[in-house]
Amino acid sequence: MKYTKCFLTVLTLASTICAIAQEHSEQDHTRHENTSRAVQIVALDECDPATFNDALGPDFCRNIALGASTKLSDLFAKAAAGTPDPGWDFEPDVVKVKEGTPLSVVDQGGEPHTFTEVTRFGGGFIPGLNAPGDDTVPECAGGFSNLAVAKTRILQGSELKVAELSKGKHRFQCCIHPWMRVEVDVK
Ligand SMILES: [Cu+2]
Repeated sequence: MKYTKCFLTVLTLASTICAIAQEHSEQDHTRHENTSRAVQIVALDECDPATFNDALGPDFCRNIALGASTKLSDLFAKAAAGTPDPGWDFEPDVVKVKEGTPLSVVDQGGEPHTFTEVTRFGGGFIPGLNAPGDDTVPECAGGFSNLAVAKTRILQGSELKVAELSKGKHRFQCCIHPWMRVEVDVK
């Protein structure tokens, strides 16, 4: 009798540990949420204040992170070579949410980004930052003079809320750094 109880306890413990381990390994790649709490996505970059602000104006890049030192010319060179800088990134890359879950996108980088929904991933509105052969996608056309694009801009340290996504697959990208991409699956 005692042994049976002990055995069952061990089994229960083992399955709990297994479930926790599984959940953790899934979180490495995607983020799951099943409540109406917002799911957070962060925008990251490694802009070097000296070269960015010299070309784009004071305070354009306000990165205070240690080691954030990608020069503006290097960012363009890497994009032109088809190997865009991975330091410019949305995390996570894939988000799975239940319908009704809002997204909270926070710019933790040093410069502005956009979180723009597109039908198909493609180029942004700065041709020099697009992959070779990639054209500007329609949703990014016009840059910030296009109100629809301007509304998706996220400044340093600020947050953009995205709510009421319909069921299905949604794609978001940065219209400035078009390799920054997120797929959102709404169930
Ligand atoms: Cu960006």
